[in-house]
Amino acid sequence: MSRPDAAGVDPAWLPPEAFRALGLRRTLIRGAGPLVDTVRGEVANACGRFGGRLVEDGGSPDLLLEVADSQRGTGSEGFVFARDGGTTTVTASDARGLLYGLFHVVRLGEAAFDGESPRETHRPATALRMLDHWDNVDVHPVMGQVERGYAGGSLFWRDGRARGERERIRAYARLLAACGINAVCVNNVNVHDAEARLLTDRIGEVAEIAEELRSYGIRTHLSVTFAAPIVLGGLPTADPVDAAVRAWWERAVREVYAAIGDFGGFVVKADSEGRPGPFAYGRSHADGANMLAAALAPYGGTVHWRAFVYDHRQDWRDRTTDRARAAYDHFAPLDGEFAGNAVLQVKHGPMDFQVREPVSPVLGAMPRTRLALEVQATQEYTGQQRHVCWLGPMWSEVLRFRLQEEACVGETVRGGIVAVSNVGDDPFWTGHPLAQANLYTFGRLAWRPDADPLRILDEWIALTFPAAPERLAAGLHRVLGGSWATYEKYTAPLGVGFMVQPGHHYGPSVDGYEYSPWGTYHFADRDGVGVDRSAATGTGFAAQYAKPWSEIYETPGTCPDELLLFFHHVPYGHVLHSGKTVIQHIYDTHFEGVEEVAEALWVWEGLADLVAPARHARVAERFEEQLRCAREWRDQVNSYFLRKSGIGDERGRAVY
Ligand code: GCW
Repeated sequence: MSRPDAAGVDPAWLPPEAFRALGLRRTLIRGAGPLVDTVRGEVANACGRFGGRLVEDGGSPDLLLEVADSQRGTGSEGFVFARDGGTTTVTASDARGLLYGLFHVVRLGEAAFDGESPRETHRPATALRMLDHWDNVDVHPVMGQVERGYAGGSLFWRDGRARGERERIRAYARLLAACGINAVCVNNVNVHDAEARLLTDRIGEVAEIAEELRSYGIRTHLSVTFAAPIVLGGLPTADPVDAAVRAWWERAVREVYAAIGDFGGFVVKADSEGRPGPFAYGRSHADGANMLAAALAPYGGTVHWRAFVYDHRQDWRDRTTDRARAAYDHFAPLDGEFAGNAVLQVKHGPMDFQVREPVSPVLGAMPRTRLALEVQATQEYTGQQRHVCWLGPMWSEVLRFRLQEEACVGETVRGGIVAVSNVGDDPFWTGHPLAQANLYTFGRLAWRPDADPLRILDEWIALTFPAAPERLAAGLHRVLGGSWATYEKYTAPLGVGFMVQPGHHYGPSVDGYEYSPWGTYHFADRDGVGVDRSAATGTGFAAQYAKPWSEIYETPGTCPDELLLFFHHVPYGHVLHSGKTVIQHIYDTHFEGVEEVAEALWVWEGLADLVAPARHARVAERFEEQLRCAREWRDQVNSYFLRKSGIGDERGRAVY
């Protein structure tokens, strides 16, 4: 199997062997420009390794890759794939489309050169497919180099400065392009002092990163602080309607574009968890976003304005405040007020990247706003890359979910699909080698939100482990395929969420956040558990949905089991649609979850002869930790609920 290359970096889903079919052929490339050069470089490399060659016009190629103005209807990133009379053709109207077409050929392998194939048009569902890095330039005293990062340090920054490892950044860009990602935000949304200056006097460091990313069609974005005019410009205010503030941003943006001509735009976390924002000046979030949008508009830039606005200092005794309501309450009334180049970036659920949440109602409530969906590839709440938790099925559920009849989420997020990156300077990129599957799956789903995630998983397996014997492919599929469901089983039950250790969020602590200011409660007592978010007797959150969901979520009788405790406080004896009581469900799923981890570990151990030793060992070691931690979750959660409810496990298993 593949092993880290000379630079010590794992080839992930682009091992040389994945280029065999391409590298055996005669390829003709028509087109010019830097991205066409990138394509040519890829083909030349593959040919150098496998014996094929690049041919000139006039020869008879096996593969024709061409940029042709005539290619309409594919958009700037789309391409047409066809196979006819022994020649495979990829035609694109833009070099970016050609790049994606090249990787399509790589994915197909030999099948790209087999038989005949009618013209197929491929194009991404959304124009922006972005990774947000929560990377700090300085090491933050609490959050470290990468906030919520579980893959080592940052690829871009170390100890206060740009790392300048251009080759590695280019290798990263190449991996991203191969799964369809076209935008990267290079610094944390929590913008601290050093990071604030990336916007101004340190823009050159960003420009160097942008240069490498650009060679694979990726645009660079920057997180900025709303208070920049004060902290960088020395102005007395950051009020978005103040003329001097607006002029300051205009100047700053002009200089950014002077350094990075294709700069993508800003990502902004404002009035969120203590970050500055327009509320301080009595202005709305539309006022704030539109000011930045106006500064970016002349250059074609976009502001990604995050909707993660809630009261993080609430009183746990106050039952009228419901954090789940916050994004909708703040933003839905602003629908129609955001500029055309302002995108509202919304987390997939109303809380915070839990293993199970309903889809955020904001995604269905703002038809006149460009929305982006934000998911978390970094596994803050899903095992922190020590646990195997392949998130493809979760993201796919969100993207296919119909908040309204007319369209699913994947169709309504016109502003893009974004993931918080799970990548760092780890030799396997993602800490847990199998967490690479999350990154790959994210890119492919962002390109095609209605794709079957399990097929994407198999695609990832085939590319990452080329020529894998069936036993390896089947084993990997088994280990990863159901891992999200397994994780859900042994952690917080039935959508109630959290129950994690405060601060770092790893491992169980059932009451860890129960009496905290963060708004993340489960309200367990001796009689029952869950949060009443109904309109009739609860916080009213259920009414933020359009029908039929407002009605479905409103009563325990119609609410889906997996979300029951998100929406309702029910007695432990409440019978689920599954026929089990809530308490028995808690016991059963927690025992099953641990058994499933043990089984996955056993499957992994059986693959030792087929996986490179370093990779196998790294995964095995993390599996041991996952099993230990899953047991801890099982025993703490089960014991907690036995003690609260006094109702024993009907199967008499050990609960403490
Ligand atoms: O999930 C929470 C994290 C914070 C993060 C915040 C956000 C970057 O615990 O670390 O801050 O979300 O999304 O802004």
